[in-house]
Amino acid sequence: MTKGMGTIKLDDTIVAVSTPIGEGGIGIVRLSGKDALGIADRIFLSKDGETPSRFKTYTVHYGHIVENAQCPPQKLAGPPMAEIIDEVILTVMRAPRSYTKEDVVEINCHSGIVPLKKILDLVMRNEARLAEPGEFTKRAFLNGRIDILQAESVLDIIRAKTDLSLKAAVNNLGGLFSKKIDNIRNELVGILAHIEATIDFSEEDDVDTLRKKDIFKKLAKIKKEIEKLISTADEGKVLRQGIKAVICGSPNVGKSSLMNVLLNEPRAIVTHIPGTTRDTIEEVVNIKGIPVILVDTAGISSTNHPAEKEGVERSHSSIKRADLVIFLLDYGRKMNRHDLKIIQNIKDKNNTIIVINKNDLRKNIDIGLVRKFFPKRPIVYVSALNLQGIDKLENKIRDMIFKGRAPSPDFISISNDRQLGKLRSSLDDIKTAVDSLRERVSMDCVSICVRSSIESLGEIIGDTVTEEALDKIFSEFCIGK
Ligand SMILES: Nc1nc2c(ncn2[C@@H]2O[C@H](COP(=O)(O)OP(=O)(O)OP(=O)(O)O)[C@@H](O)[C@H]2O)c(=O)[nH]1
Ligand SMILES: [Mg+2]
Repeated sequence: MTKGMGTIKLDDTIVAVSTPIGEGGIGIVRLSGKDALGIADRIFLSKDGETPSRFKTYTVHYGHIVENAQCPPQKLAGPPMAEIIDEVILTVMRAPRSYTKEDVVEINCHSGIVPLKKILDLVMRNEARLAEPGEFTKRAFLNGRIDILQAESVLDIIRAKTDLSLKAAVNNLGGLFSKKIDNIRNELVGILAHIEATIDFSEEDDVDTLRKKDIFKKLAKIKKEIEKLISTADEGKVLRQGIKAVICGSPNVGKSSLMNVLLNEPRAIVTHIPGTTRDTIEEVVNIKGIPVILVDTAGISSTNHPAEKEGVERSHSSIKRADLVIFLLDYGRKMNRHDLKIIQNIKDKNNTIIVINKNDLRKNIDIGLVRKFFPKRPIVYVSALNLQGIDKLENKIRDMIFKGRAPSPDFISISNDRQLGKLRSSLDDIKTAVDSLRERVSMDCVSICVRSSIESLGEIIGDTVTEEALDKIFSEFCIGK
């Protein structure tokens, strides 16, 4: 299907409650479509006496939502009565300058289940259809206001967990990512023209060799660009979903204390008695813009107490599932057999930070020995008690997750598997084209690969997209968006 065509109906008017249902300050019922203003005329009595279809675009009007609005206001006292449902503010945004590029009416009412439901019912009885999930955004796409990448970023904005996640999504909504894809695609279209010319003039040998060299160089450059984009997928995933970081160590090294410091609240119980934490505790925290699911675990020891034993089991399985392991040691004491046992377990885990806590105490730990076990892992000294070294630890966590490349203000990142899949297939085609050139396979083959690569890029922004793919994308949205 091509955008704006196909079987998707755009000629009806849709309605939904666009705010969370429940008690609150304001609830919004949103209408979009060619009869949005006509419906508003039938259900809204404006204080200024005007009807919505005469309102100027982007104007706000005070009045009431009523049954039988077209009964003259002076008859309010006697039958047939215009029954007031709620006191509201109504906003009109006329096509094409609206969210959907259609006529949009937003009714700001009191947010309660009954008024919202009654207004929704009334609008539906006046010939509007209940919107499907994401249908307002889908219409913005089908009417050509945004592309698919931008529509997907609307969802990422709604779900953003930190400032940095939001920034990534807003950059995508602004079209930075789409522009990048479009540029690559245009370059490929240019190269395709070159390739076709080579096919046409293949008898002229010298020209042919020169052209092929040029095409090879250009395709190699594009290959690098796509690879670079693909490498942003991990960052994108981190920003959207967060990472799981597990704090582990022997009993009493200060794991729960560190958890509380990073959370900035006394979430986990801290005592001087080893074996205080027995269950794993999970909390989400924003570490330098990264949503981190922080897990405090039971101190790992060889205990016989059944509850502690179960706790140790859980610590081990948390470590296995962790994206990042924060391994705690005690600055004030020598490493013991429990520490060594944990080291055996995590030695081969790449994403491990060694944190030496209690550095306010007299040094007793053998750092040389720690280094021997972890020659390549970062070591950070902190005091959970005096809040020392915490900022350094947070920076180290960010650096490890972003592999030392902190995102720039205009960074873009792949935000889902659909985009990644299309980019990968576009890259595979470019690789085959480059190999075919190198191995002097016919230029027709090269041309087919480049064409297919262009198509995959087009699917990323949604220039060519199937109805099934569209349904899948928008089914993740909530109703009213
Ligand atoms: N001096 C000093 N004491 C600390 C520091 N961090 C934690 N402690 C103390 O160490 C003791 C144990 O702290 P916890 O945070 O409960 O240690 P834990 O690793 O969670 O212990 P378990 O849950 O039993 O495995 C408490 O008495 C803390 O006050 C620190 O940086 N310096
Ligand atoms: Mg603890």
